[in-house]
Amino acid sequence: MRVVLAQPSFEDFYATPHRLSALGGFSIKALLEAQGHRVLFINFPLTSDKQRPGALPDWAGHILPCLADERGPVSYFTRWSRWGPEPEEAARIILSHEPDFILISLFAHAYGEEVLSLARACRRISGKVRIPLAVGGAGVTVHPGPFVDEPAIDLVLAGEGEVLFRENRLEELRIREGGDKLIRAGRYCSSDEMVPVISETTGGKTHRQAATLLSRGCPRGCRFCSNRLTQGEALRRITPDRMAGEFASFLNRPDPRGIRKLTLDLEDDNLLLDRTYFREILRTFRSLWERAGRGRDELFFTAENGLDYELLDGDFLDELIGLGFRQFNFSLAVTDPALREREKRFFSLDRWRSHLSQLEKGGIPSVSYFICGLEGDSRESTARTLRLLYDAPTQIGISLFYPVPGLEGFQGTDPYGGRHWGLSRGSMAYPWTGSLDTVSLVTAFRLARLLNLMKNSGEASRHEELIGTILREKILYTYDGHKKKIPVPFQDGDLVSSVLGGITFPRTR
Ligand code: B12
Ligand code: SF4
Repeated sequence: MRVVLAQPSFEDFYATPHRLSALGGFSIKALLEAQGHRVLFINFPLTSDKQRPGALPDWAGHILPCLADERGPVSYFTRWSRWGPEPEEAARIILSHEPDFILISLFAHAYGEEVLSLARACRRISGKVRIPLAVGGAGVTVHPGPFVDEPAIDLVLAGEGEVLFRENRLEELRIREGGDKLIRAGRYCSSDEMVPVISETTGGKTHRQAATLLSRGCPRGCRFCSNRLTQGEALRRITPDRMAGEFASFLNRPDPRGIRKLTLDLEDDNLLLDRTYFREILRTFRSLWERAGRGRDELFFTAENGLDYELLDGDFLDELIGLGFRQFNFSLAVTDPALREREKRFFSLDRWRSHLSQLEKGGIPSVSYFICGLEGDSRESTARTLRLLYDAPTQIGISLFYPVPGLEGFQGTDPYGGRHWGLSRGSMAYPWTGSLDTVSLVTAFRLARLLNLMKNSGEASRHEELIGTILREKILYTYDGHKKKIPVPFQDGDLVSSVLGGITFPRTR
């Protein structure tokens, strides 16, 4: 069969194109090709390097007061944009390839609306010819309801492709009318079944940029984390020999621009759960790289999805640096004692600090991420966390809490309690738990940016006046469209005061 598989466009305030690896889509392509189908995979968000500015949707009115025509180091997001073509245009592209089957891969439920629009556009344009159309992916698996209810969609496939397409051959999947559109995978796939994929995204000027995922599932059970909903609690790892095969075949794909350096981002949720395996894979990649005649200093690794610092120790950190890690993203999630218990996530200050000082000595940068807006969070806990991170030798990464259907408090047929599913984007700063309102969440985000600026003395010196005014008045300022300094229109003054109280600039540590 001729299959067109698509990762749809999406709309948001920002995107990270070098991470739009669509590993799920590429896994499905490899699986179906192995069954003899011809598959064209279109990763729509990457089909144009330009984002298209668009109108903020009506359901996002809550954030309007916090948006401004602003620029500079303390800004929030300013421009709602689209990555990839409009549904109508995308549908025309899909149909121009005359598919026998259309598959759509959705990685996050928050972007589900686009899937419905794309499916409807495919139907409208194809008219009387009804080409079977199925949807799947992590965004579908957690809450298939809206896709089942959409008449333009024939089949809703929940679970991992490795199992779904083993249990249901594509040729046998028929258009189903009514309620039995939903097919759920009966189990999780085994390590042997997991498809190894290395996907190249948009590279930097000096490096090729690729991503992969070695493992799935995590037994740690953090309350806020949706990993278990799609990948289960048992850790599975792609067998090293198959991963090595994929890396070897990647090495045979030369870069048309002649770039030699490669940064490989490991997107796993918790790589450090099996350190022996992780070490073996990194060593294998490195040895294949060097055997292919590539320079030792031309292969780098990142783990942008975050490393659990608790599972690291000093020796292993050194080993990772030796193997090619040049930056560390640590996921702290929660640092505040009151929240740790509730979120079933522990924080060991000493261990984290010891990693940071080791990295600082070696001149290796790090970013430490925390989640803001969890249930039970408060101005005080947010201020404490921001100060803790400010005082440590690391950049601050702030993730505004977003719910995923199936998490505690967001379950059932109406997981978002009547609110629009698009609000579950982190960038929407929606007050899902009620612990902090949108203004406080956005203020926390701006404060994190300000503190990072103040840590970076080179950049800070260019904004000395801005920083000076903010610290003096304990009011956040930003630059307007004409680079004029203006107070941020809506801000949480109490949060600003408690974070900035007692801070001096330039920093003394
Ligand atoms: C890389 C990544 C991204 C990339 C994009 C990846 C892409 N698709 O191009 C980037 C960084 C852009 C991204 C962004 C976001 N992400 Co993200 N991301 C991931 C991450 C770390 C890895 C995804 C991956 O490649 N997995 C490996 C592949 C093999 O798994 P898979 O995609 O699930 O595919 C399997 C199945 O789902 C299925 N399948 C997939 N497609 C299809 C299609 C069909 C037809 C069928 C039958 C089956 C099928 O088969 C595949 C093989 O088993 C996951 C966490 C994780 N470990 O999976 C989060 C994750 C997907 N992201 C998530 C979210 C919510 C986001 C955000 C929307 C969050 C936010 N801040 O608002 C942001 C958007 C921000 C922005 N504006 O950029 C959630 C989604 C939750 C959900 N189930 O709805 C996840 C699960 C993280 C989490 N635990 O919360 N993300
Ligand atoms: S946050 Fe990380 S450690 Fe916690 S359950 Fe999710 S993947 Fe596991």
